Amino acid sequence: MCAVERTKKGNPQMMTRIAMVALVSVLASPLALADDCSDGCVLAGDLNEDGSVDIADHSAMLAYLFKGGPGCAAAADVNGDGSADIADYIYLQDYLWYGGAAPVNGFIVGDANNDGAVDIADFATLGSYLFGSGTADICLLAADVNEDGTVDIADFITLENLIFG
Ligand SMILES: [Ca+2]
Ligand SMILES: [Ca+2]
Ligand SMILES: [Ca+2]
Repeated sequence: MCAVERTKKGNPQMMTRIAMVALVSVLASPLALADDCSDGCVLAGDLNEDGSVDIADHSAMLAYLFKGGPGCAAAADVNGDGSADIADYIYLQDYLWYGGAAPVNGFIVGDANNDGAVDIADFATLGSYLFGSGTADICLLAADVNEDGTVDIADFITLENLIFG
C-alpha cells in the first residue's frame, strides 16, 4: 500500500504567493483613478500599453503601484472596482498564472463614443470613423465590436445588428 506523504512545509508555491501578497499589502496603498486614462478607453491589465496582457504587465503593475508609473489607473484597475490597488495586483496574478478571471475593461463593447451606452450615436461615430474623415472621437477598443483586433466594416455590421436587431 502506498501512502501519500504530506510535506510539513505545505505547498511551496502557495507559501511564496502568500508571502509576496503580504509584502505587497504592507507597501501598496490605493490610488484614485485620476490620470489621463480615466475615460476607461484602455485595455485593462495592459499596463505597458503594448496591446496585450501578459507577464510584462504584471511587472509594470508593481511599478505603477509603488512608483506611480508608468502606466494608467484605468489599465491597472483590472478587477473593475474603480481604484487601482493591491487587489488588482493579486487579480492580475491570478489571471496570468492561476486561471483566474480576465481583467475587467472599463469600456463597453459597442460604445464607440464612450458615453456609457450602446446606441445609434455609436453607430454614427463608427460610421464617421470608417467612412467619413476618420478623425471622429472614437474609443477604438470599444468600436472593435466583433473583438477581432481591428476596427473595420465587419464591426459596423455587427454593431448595426446589435443596435437595430
Ligand atoms: Ca501589455
Ligand atoms: Ca481595482
Ligand atoms: Ca455610446
